[in-house]
Amino acid sequence: MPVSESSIPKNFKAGFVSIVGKPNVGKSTLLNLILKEKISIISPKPQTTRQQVKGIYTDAEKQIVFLDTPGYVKSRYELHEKMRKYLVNSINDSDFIIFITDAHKFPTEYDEEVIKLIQKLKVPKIAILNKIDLVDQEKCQEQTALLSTMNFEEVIPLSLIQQVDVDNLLEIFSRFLPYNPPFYSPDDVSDLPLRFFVQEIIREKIFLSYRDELPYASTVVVENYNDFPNKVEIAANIWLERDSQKPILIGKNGENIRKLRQASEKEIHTIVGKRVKLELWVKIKPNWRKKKNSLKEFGYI
Ligand SMILES: Nc1nc2c(ncn2[C@@H]2O[C@H](COP(=O)(O)OP(=O)(O)OP(=O)(O)O)[C@@H](O)[C@H]2O)c(=O)[nH]1
Ligand SMILES: [Mg+2]
Repeated sequence: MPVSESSIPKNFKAGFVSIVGKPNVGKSTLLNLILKEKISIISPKPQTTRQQVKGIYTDAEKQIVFLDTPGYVKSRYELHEKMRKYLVNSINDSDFIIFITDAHKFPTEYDEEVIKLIQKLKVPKIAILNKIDLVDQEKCQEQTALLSTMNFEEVIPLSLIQQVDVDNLLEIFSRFLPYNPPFYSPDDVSDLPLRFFVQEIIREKIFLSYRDELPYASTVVVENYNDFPNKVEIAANIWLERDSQKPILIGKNGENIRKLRQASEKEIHTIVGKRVKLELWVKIKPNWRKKKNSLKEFGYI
């Protein structure tokens, strides 16, 4: 829907912001909290987010386009190279940067790498010291002080899973926004297709339900999405790396994959508002994380 020019206030602000940091610090949690919707999947495991996930916040005075990025990791696979590229592309397109870290662990080698990467950019940077629920007050003060020496415009200690004053956060963010008309319609919360969200929901359930290497060795591709007046029929492939992973994913008498399907259907239903019939197929592509062609085929472009 195009934005009607006449309805835009003269001092409207709009811009792009990247949410960056090492894996598992709460980047996707922040995005979902601000948008009051589950835009980006969350799990207790690191490296949950693999692509750039765009979430759009709009009110009467501003539009903030948040780019949730994959956590910064050392490259062991071609997939990690792609994840890093999504991160670098996002920060290069941003008007300001939100760096998040985990108060429980800061500073780690990865925090330092991310800080090094963003310090090269001329745009303003804000630091969020998250998970302060896991540390005592003294540690929190110590780390806030340390971050304050690192060239951030603001340092905000908080806990995203406890009470957060979202309006206050938005007010802080808006100080760093340029004057612009909105880039997206006020009704849009993302520009990603429904298929992407379906894939991510299934992937999240895999991250939440399986242990060890399996979540990391899996990716999901929706092959068919048929929208009927009273139901949606979806067929998706779950790609794994090794034959030995297949029986684990499926489980005894298909029990695991049934649970995975049911949990995914339930959540997809909350988005589409219709009955959901999901078919899941398990396939093997040896070493897909290491192969450029496979990554492209699976949508990591
Ligand atoms: N204790 C505590 N846990 C938190 C807090 N914020 C987020 N978490 C948890 O930390 C885990 C990781 O959160 P995510 O939002 O997925 O982290 P991420 O930075 O997006 O991680 P990647 O996508 O892997 O890079 C989840 O289990 C969250 O519930 C917090 O303030 N305190
Ligand atoms: Mg994430």
